[in-house]
Amino acid sequence: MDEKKTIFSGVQPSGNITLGNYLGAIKNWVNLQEEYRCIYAMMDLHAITVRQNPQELRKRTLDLLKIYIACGIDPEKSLLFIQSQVPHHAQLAWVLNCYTYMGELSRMTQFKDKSSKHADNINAGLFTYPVLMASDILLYQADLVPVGKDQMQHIEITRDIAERFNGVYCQEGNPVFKIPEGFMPKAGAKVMSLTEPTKKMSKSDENPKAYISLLDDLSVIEKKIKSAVTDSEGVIEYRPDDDAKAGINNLLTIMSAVTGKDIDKIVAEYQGKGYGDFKKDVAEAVVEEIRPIRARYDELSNDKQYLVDICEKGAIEASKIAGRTLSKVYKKVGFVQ
Ligand code: AQP
Repeated sequence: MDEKKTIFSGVQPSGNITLGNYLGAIKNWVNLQEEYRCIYAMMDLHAITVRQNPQELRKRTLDLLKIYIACGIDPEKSLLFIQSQVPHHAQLAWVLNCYTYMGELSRMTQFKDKSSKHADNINAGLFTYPVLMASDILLYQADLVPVGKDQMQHIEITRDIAERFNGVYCQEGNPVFKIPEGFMPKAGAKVMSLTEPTKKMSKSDENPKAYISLLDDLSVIEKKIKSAVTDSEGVIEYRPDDDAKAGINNLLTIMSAVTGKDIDKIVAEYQGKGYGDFKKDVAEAVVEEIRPIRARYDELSNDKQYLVDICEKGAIEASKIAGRTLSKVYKKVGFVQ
């Protein structure tokens, strides 16, 4: 019997992966591979809550797998699969929809943000997105879910749904669902936009200057950081509660997440120096972090069969695990099996 605890996480192929997705989630996943049984998916079902171009979605899904591997996720150690290739996710989501309240879903910040951004397409999938996410996590009996700060509210609702279901059907003990914990990195849990630093960096931002994509040319990454919005005060200080300082706070956070140095130490190193010097060093640190990822990504680019094989093998393995949970759920709710 496998004694390791289980990790589940994923990213939507809804755009090119940003430095935010990397620092908030994927970088963290890599370090967990030795200690945990890790399951990481390409969340294409989630991506269609916003309109996607079909060809691009297909391409981005495999590109995302390449990014996972290029960032250091080892397909021999971690289970990797495409969400839509494991039907149990959609099946469990339907059941759990019937155990989730409209009121709790309407409080979700992401739903509010995305429905104001996509006012012409406020679809039911966007509303029930957290239920699908709960299903993703609960199917694998995950102990830990490494995510950025924006997703912590969805982990909370996952816990609530799981506890509710267990409460209805498993009063005698032996719960169907394990209650998962969210897990955020020390630095980089919320990387902000480079152009509007009070807003989260997002891969679907219409302004490409707002985010750094791991697939941007290295020279473009450098330029984007050097032109990041800051303030006119000219002092490198970390004041997380001061919106006027949001640009510098963000660059300090990025520097800390990339170098592993504490923010206080970075601030001390830049005392008396200007924003120009600081931005140059942040740009260099980010470029050096991304350079080897890009090199590995480019190597993988020509090997489509290798990627397809990983997905096929992953979907079979994931279906076995997910099938066990789904069958317990079906039994509990009274479906004939
Ligand atoms: N800015 C961010 N800083 C830190 N972590 C972040 N994450 C997202 N943005 C940041 C984390 O990345 C993981 C994957 O996110 P997702 O693809 O599932 O969806 P998202 O959170 O909605 O990310 P985006 O980039 O903002 O996508 P779009 O633009 O499509 O909505 C999650 O762990 C998330 O916390």
